[in-house]
Amino acid sequence: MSLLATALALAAALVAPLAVPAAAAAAEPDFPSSMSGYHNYPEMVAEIQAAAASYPDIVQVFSIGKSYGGRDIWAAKISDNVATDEAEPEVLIDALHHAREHLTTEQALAILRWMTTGYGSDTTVTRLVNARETFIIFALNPDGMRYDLTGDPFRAWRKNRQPNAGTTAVGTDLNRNYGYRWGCCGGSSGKPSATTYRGATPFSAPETQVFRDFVKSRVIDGIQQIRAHITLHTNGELILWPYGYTKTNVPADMTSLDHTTFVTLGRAQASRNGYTAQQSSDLYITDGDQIDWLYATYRIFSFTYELYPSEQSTVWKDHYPDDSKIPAQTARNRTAILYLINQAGCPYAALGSDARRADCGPLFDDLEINRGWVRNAAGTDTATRGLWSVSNPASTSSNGPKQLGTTVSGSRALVTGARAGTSASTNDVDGGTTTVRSRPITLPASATSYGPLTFRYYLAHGVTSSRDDALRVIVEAQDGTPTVVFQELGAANDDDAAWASASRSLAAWAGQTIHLVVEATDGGRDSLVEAALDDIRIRRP
Ligand code: 0X9
Ligand code: CA
Ligand code: ZN
Ligand code: CA
Repeated sequence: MSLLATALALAAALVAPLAVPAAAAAAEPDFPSSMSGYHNYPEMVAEIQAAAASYPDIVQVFSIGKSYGGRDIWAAKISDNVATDEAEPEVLIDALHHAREHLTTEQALAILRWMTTGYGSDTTVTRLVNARETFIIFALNPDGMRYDLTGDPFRAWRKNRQPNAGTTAVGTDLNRNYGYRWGCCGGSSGKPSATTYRGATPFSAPETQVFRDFVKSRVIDGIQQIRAHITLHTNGELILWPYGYTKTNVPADMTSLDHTTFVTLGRAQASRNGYTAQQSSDLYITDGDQIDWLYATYRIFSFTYELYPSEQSTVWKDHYPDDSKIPAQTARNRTAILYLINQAGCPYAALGSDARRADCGPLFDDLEINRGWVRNAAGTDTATRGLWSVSNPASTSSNGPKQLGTTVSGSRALVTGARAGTSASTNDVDGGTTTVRSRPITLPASATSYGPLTFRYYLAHGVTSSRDDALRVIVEAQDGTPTVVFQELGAANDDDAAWASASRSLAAWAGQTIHLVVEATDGGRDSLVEAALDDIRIRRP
């Protein structure tokens, strides 16, 4: 506390011990005058609100919720027809997980300025405002942001300002508090006094909770609308992709297609701002960090930017560049950030080939997360065991493989009775039919603008099977009319599980919003029946 503040506090205590003087309550810590180019929290709020007032057609300001200390965590949505949730790819950018990383809020404000002042004059910005919905969260950790300015002049504070039970040590490292592989791998601390304290439980910090709930709120009809994300940190001049929890490049919880896309997008951004692109664990292992959670949970192409400067010798040199650096060091990231906002329309297109571009058709489901599949949607299922789920299947064997432990992509698929059980017949389909229904899928009006429905599948059965057993794929038209477009029946022989390919025209449903229903049946006498699907696609030509 400064001498002046101490004197004021003493005077207040003597004169009016029960009342907080208005001047002291309003006193807001600020940057020293030599660094006045930085925004403190009230200045940040004022600038965001001024942008919304000046550009009401394309900027909407809202709070995603409150910090531990009750401060609003402010966000802006930037898009044409901003009051309407249009069917446009969404991008999320956030700043200031870590209190002392003030340049990140300046970067977030700079992006807001590019998108507003450039609208109608800059062709790239205009196109991206029209064709994307960009969300910016300006300071995820407003309590820490303020507290950092109560030092002399700074505290080099990192965490939030949440007390920890049983200790005077304050704060959780918000970027170790996310719920994917939280605390798994030596990439965080369990000690409340540590700068990388992970918190008592995953999402124990109000700030990560409200972030989680905001991202969850962007799942519409089973599909996460946010396709790309940047979290802004300082420092090191790096662009990092997941995972942080492991040094393995392509672990089971990442598909090789997604990994290639991460590397390509990361390098393409780095070529635009001169940063170094690498896997986040190449820097060091983290667990419970934000981009791991965003990719693992929602398959968002999520990057950490470590802004200016490059790695320095002290925390003060790392995080407190002179305010004269702000304009150039935020402008430097303009083309990289606009590039990613653009690529959110089809991240796989970054790979350049027509084949990958085609993956941005009406449906691309690698089944690595559940993108809106609902079991027994009609309520008419009769199967008692072996129900459909989006899962990592165990392998089973009875006279050869009946359920495959491997999938076509990644580690999950749509499978009947994913678990192994004590024998191959423990968790196979029993007692009738199990169904699973897709999210609504909108097909273009012209049947030449989309390809056939393609998928990988198997139906495996034992010798007691018959034509009463089946795997079917059904198209449910917009008016609900079902049509079987694929069917494989059982037979009185032993048929092992092996991934096969299928392709069916959906031309008859052009212009409709359809659902797919996948059905597996153990009919007639009880027999060993297993089925699975993976990589279900309706591509564009
Ligand atoms: O440690 C962090 O949370 C980030 N770096 S910072 O200096 N801004 O604190 C890095 C997060 C990215 N993940 C990994 N490096 N694993
Ligand atoms: Ca819009
Ligand atoms: Zn950071
Ligand atoms: Ca898969």
